[in-house]
Amino acid sequence: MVLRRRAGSFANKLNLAGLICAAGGASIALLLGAAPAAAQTSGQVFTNPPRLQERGAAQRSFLEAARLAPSGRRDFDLTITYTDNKIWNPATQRFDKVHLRSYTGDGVNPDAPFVAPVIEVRPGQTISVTLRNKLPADPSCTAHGQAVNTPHCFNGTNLHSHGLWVSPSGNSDNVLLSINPGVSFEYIYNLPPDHPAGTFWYHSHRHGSTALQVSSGMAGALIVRGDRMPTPSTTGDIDVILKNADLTALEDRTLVLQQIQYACLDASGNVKVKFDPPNSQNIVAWVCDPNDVGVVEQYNYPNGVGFGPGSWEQSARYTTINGLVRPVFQARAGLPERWRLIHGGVRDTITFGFRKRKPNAPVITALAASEAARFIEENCTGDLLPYRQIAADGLTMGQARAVPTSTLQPGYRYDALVVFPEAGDYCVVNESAPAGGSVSRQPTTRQLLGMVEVGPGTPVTNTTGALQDLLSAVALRILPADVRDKVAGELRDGLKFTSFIPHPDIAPGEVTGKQELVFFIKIPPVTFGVGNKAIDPRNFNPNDPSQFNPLPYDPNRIDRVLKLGGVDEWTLQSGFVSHPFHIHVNPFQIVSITDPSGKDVSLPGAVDNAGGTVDPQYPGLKGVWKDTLWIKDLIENPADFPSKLATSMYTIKVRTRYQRYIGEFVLHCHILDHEDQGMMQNVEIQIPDGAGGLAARHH
Ligand SMILES: [Cu+2]
Repeated sequence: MVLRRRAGSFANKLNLAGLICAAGGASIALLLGAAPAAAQTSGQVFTNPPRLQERGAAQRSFLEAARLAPSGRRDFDLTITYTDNKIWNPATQRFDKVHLRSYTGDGVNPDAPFVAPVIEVRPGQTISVTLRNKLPADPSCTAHGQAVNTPHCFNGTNLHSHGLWVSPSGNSDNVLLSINPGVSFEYIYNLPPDHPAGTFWYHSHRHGSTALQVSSGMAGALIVRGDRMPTPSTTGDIDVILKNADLTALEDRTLVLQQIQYACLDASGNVKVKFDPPNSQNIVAWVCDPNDVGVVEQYNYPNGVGFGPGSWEQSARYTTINGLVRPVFQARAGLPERWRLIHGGVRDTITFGFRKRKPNAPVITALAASEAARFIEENCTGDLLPYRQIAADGLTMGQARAVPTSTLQPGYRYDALVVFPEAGDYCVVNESAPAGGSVSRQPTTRQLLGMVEVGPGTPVTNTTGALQDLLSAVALRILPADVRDKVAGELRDGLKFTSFIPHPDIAPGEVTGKQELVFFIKIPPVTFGVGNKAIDPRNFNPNDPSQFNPLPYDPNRIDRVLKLGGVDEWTLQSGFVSHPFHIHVNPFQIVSITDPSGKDVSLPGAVDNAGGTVDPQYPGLKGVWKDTLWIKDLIENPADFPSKLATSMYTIKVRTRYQRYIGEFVLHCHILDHEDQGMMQNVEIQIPDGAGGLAARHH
């Protein structure tokens, strides 16, 4: 069992596999216990993404570094270049060469560069990120008169700090800038001292190239760490109680999940594909020959494939975790871990869970995406392992939510507490999602995301009880006397975190106004738009512009003017297929999610099955704060609009406060190729004038 130690276990297994071949081996196979996980995975061991090193960090003395924490200025450099490297392909059991735009910076792993480095900061810090665009020249960035909602300027970029509560203006989180090739720009984020600690992320957000760049892997974690203790009148950071019994920090894993949708091109610039049956037009995979180099260079290639719905499944590529395909995680039985799940991809819905792998499962050398569902059926036979979500989109929830899976739509984050109850291998699975719950608009097949090797530890049968005991004991030992009993009691009572939530509930009486939003795709021609008037599906005239007028993005139009200090209730809908809504700057609290029959499926224990298949993503979200949320509509066929609206459309209510920050920013669909093609609006928060109006237009 020495062979199952954490470090180097893979190398040992691979060596043993060689021995088994040489010796023909039954007796040696017994040494392994279970069959090795390596064969179904890349064999690459999971590590957290590298931490972006500060400029001059190597030269800085310990005393200087200490002086900078916890507040102070942090200087980072991020450079964007083309990077030549490789991505593991489980179907062919070889690495595909790729040539992709990527973030580089001090600390990036040269063997796994297709995840951006983690930026780790603390509340109250001033964060300077100098973005250096070293991509080749791109005349489409400066051409005038072209259609703004046609993808363009693929080498132009900018930087978005997704979820951070900072100014959207000037050189802060301003996504209305274009940092063109050859240009450097210094972003400065003044993270306020009262900013929540949590899991955020960053990515490029230049309208016209956002999907292409994010699909190349240009995304990274942005983690705000905090050590504020709760007091009787203020809430603290959940980080302070996430500790082991010896008060060391829990294992803290950061997973940036991405869909890097590279294509290998033939001499005509067409994506190389595999047809099944061979003489059909049914594409079942994008393929690469051994000397090919995969690229992400077009939204639509000449042979008609590109970023459209279902394209991720068609490509048969693999979700990467920190740039690795099917990595292996190493854990210990009974030891709680914090998993920060970040959906940094574009074209897939991830239903993230764990299933115990049956012992002595056969070794399978190549496992294509199309074979993963059968592999899971036959080998990952355990029930879904319950685990607990503790934060949504970086914001600590009022109570941990026990879930069998977490549905991650593009842009989502969930922080989870995971306890593997016993030793053995656990499959990390992406369970199937129903058509209406999935970016692909079709039921997805199960995929294998990785494998967890759980070594011997202290087995637990009641993981809820173990977590309640641990965290309440930690609270009693470390928290101030005036809050510790209350906090410990709430932790013992179902892991309630009321002393750690960053935002108080928004009561109905606090609401001062309303906003309405409808996403829509008009066909033909395909036109992406957003409307400002909610639909009553039972009394609806699509030809009446006072009822329905979705407009494509116009950079010169402010679609909504919002009042600083105001509190709006938003009604969110989609008229055709589902879209993840994301708004910058201020998060929102979910009030209700009603299905077409009027049932509120955000309630804990609700069953969302309006599409005929149970969709686990909404139940339990009532009251949760987020910055990105799936807006569901079951219409998949354009001919069904508007006749089937009444049986297809969900209506979602959320509330939000416009606090502290003014200026112009955006809301948009986080299927980023929809955003690039016009599913976005400009919104502006202005200062009240003291007389019921807004002061920003004064002269
Ligand atoms: Cu969309």
